[in-house]
Amino acid sequence: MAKEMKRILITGAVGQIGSELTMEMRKRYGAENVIATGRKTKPSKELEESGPFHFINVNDTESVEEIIKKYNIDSIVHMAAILSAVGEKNPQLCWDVNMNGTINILELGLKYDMARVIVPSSIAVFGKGIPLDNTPQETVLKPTTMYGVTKVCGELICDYYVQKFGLDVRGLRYPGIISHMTLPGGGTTDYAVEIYYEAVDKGKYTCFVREDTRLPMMYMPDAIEGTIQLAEADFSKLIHHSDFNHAAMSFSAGELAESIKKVMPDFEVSYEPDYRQDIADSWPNSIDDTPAREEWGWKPQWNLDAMTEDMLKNLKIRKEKGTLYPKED
Ligand code: AKB
Repeated sequence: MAKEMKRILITGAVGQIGSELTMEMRKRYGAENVIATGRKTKPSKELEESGPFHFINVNDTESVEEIIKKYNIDSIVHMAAILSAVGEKNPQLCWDVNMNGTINILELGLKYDMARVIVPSSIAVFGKGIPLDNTPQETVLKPTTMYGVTKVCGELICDYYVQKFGLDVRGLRYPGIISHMTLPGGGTTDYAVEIYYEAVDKGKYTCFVREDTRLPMMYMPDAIEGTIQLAEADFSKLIHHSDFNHAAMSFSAGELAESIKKVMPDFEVSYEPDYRQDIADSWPNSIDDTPAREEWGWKPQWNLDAMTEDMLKNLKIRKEKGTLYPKED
């Protein structure tokens, strides 16, 4: 039986997924039991005021350990990472944060006999030689980005800690995640979020990948639900641990624009591919997540058009309030 998660530390809590995961976990586990941490970006007012928040550096073990002791932490959700596009601009930083940060978290997980350590992975683990459609869970993993390299190594090191030390580590391969609360930072799939913001803000968008670029994607509510479901799954039923393919939908940039045009017929889109096109081209068109469905009951709820309606509705409300983009200070 897996141990219960009671006092949870979230790294990368100011990021796109971390911020919403923190708010949802605070609802489910109690605000005072979910300790949000970030490296340097200021948290939103909501995040800061809804429960404990601290600045830490995952590469500085002491700063993490201090929080573990202070709050008697028994579980860690390790969201802090450098994503694909920033990783290609600064591969050494990407290796340093993603690999050394992860091993520090795993070691602290062992030292403090943690109930659970969650370390997300990504579709970036895939690269050369894969079947592009419905890419299976088990296939060759030869990524061409530093981010992908760190995610493959991350999955392997997490599984090593499960097998060698019996630490309960779990993780899923996130597709591109689309959300309207916190902007993503430095990923290749960021266009699928930016397009909605720019549609609402300016009625037009210049997309940095080609119209026919098709990638696996997911709406944030599904990503949050899936992450918590995996964290709460019965350990004895898990055959995989740190590398679950996690799917919801798959669409091309052109189909995404068409979906927006159904709600905003005057929306205009143009395509100017940049260095991120190569990264997108190295990833699957869609992934098969049968093991996630079989081992912990994963079932997505959102499709493209339902997501588009919800995204545009929420962003339009924010535009009216003058809070579409976060204020720089
Ligand atoms: C990225 O684009 O780098 C991320 C990811 C797919 O992991 N969104």
